[in-house]
Amino acid sequence: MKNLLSIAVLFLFFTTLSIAQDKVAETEFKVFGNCNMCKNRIEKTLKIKEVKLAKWDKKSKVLKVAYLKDEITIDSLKHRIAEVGHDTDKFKAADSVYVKLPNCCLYRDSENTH
Ligand SMILES: [Cu+2]
Repeated sequence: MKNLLSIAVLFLFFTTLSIAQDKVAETEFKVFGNCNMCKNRIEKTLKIKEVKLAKWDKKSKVLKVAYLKDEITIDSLKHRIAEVGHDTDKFKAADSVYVKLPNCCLYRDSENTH
């Protein structure tokens, strides 16, 4: 009887685990930025309960995200990022937000000078 109970508990545990894993989806997309300040800004804006992991690579400009697909869309993630001043492949940051970024973060200008 005790064994049966522990088997049942174990079964329940793994079922819950697999359901939880199903809800997390991973994606990656381009986010424009320059430096570590950009990295912090981008990753910080995704420190929300719907996002399990957000990692931006300064060199490739690729952001990797693990998110709860039933609770948030990729578009709204991109929206959040554009709102703090960073262009994504889908949404552009408003100029009024962009000009307020520190000089080292002005990725649009550095693109022109290179
Ligand atoms: Cu920066």
